[in-house]
Amino acid sequence: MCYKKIAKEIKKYNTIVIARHIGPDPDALGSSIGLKELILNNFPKKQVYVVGAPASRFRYLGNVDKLPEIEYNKSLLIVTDTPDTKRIDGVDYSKFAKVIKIDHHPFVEAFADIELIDDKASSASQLIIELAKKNNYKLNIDIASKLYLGVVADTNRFLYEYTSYKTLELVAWLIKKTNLNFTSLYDNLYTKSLKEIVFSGYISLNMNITENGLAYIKLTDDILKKYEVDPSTAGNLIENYNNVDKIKVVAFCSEDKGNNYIKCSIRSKGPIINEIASHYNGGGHIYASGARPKTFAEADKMLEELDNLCRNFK
Ligand SMILES: [Mn+2]
Repeated sequence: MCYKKIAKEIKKYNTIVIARHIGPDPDALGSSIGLKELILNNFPKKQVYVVGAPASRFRYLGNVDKLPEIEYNKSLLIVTDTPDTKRIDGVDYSKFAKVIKIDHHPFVEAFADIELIDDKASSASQLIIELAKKNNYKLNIDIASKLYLGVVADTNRFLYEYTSYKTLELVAWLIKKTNLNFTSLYDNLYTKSLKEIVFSGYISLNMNITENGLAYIKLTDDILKKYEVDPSTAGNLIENYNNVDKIKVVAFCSEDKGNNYIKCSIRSKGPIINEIASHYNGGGHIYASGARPKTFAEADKMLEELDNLCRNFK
């Protein structure tokens, strides 16, 4: 792995921009904002900017910057948690003197000069912790909090199977180094609104479960309005349905009138789903993906494919 090579580039460039994927989650934000603070903590004179749309839901992970005029041909871009160029948020990667990718998704395309891809790693935040450890970077509580939350969110509190000995070892190192009071961080990540819980009741009572083990629900704009939630809410609740017997794959499809597509979240206990998701304007991990079909009719086709996948899964 090229942790030393990456440290060399970080040392060399005075202007560094950090980007992550569109529709950011806590790992995307934790790895990018955590990396910015890590660089500044070790090289206080550098100009470091985190780009991409702000995510108010995850404000506790820090803010994004407004990118000023920079000399792109003298600047370094680091992209975290993003396997392909079309999902990079807020910056044109091709303008930079050098590009580094730090990612844990299955490989999609090569676009960086240095590609650090470890698809066995739990999260991009885990890779940033490893970068810090291998290069003896100085840490502080703020950096540690962000990286810790990134790992916790992507592993669902160390539940998912790509949580490894290495994940726990790196996290233990992070906690020991900074004396991080990690249990106090969970409120941010796991506090739910009453509205979400009531909506979750609606989903539980109204979802369909096929004989092959696909659980799904199609949520129209009218329903979302009635429960005063938005097209992302169902996706935020989907982990609750991942450990339910009789369910192999769960798919929640919400009408997103603003963006004119159906926002789908998909989770799996076994069947590999990211291939199907990629045919419906989406993709992701083998057991956790998203898709954006144009219409409910197109979503139906995707659900049919997912149902077949469940049928053929032993
Ligand atoms: Mn991630």
